[in-house]
Amino acid sequence: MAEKTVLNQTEEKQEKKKVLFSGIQPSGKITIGNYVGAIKNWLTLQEDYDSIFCIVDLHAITVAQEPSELRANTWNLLALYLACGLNPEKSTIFVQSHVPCHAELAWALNTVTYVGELNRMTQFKDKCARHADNINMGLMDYPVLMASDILLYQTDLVPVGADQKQHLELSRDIAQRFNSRYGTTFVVPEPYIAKHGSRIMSLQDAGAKMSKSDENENAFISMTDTPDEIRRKFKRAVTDSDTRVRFGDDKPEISNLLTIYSAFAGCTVQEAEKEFEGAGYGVFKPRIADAVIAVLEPIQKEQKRLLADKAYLNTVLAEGAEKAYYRARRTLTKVYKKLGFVPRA
Ligand code: AQP
Repeated sequence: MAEKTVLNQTEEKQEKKKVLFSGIQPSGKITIGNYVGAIKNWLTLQEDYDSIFCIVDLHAITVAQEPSELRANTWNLLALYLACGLNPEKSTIFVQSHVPCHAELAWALNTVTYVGELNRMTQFKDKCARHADNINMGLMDYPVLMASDILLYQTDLVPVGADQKQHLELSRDIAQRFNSRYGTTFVVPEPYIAKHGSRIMSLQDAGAKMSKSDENENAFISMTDTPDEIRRKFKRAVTDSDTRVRFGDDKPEISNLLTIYSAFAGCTVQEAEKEFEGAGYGVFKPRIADAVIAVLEPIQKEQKRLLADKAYLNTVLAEGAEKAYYRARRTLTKVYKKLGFVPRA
């Protein structure tokens, strides 16, 4: 009897956990921007939230992908999630295209989203400029699919980098609009944007965010870069003509490097500034490389080991998809009912 009470209490605690959803596109080599802005935060959040971590392949195809590369990138990203410490026993880890409800709900949400809203999205405008030969409907509809990802799981919290804040605001608007038109259906999600590292910038242009699809390989550090590549890229990182290692609006390149150093060395930016007082960039840059390599090396080793165990990776994906599908289907059924669709007999 006592055992049953304890069990019930544990289940209740489990049930009461708030829901968290986040994802990354398998659209290239994952960068330290994705790691600092997303994965690193997920590791602590997964302890306290009912967490759902997705590999958003449906999003990735909004930009032309080589199918064999997309497949490889998806396996690599799954192995990276696990190698970094995401735990399939605690969290739901799955591939977006394995749960068709994402695309189905996106279609319904399209009918409560205005073209004007999508036209205003900064990422859409940026991507149109970068992919002028492939301005497809999917690119424009990306934020609606993202709203679908989030709302399907009645998500409370969405950890994102600063670049995704505008999309999350649109998800909230879509949820509120649907709720007021059809009656309460969705939880309205809140963003979680970390105080530091939510926007890691390009190593070649501190005015642009570090991005895995940047054509200039020197602009980003990939999670799979070798120590030599990492050292070389930091050495080539653009700086100013001053020599002081100081954080400030007038020193965007050094501020970015300090943010990266503090994220990987596990100190605050102020502590890092103190550490490199009077040192100059020639000392600072190799030390950033050391700090990044120290974190990446064990992750890379574990990622490699996991990639050789496809049976295990398949099990993680199958179990993740099943858990995700069950929850997603429940929300979609509710949505279809609210919309007035006749249920399938
Ligand atoms: N530079 C960054 N700094 C901090 N966080 C970042 N994120 C991405 N870049 C940075 C965060 O990583 C998560 C996953 O992003 P995504 O792959 O879904 O899409 P994205 O934001 O478009 O990332 P990329 O690297 O720029 O991809 P591509 O080049 O394919 O478009 C998100 O939480 C994002 O905020």
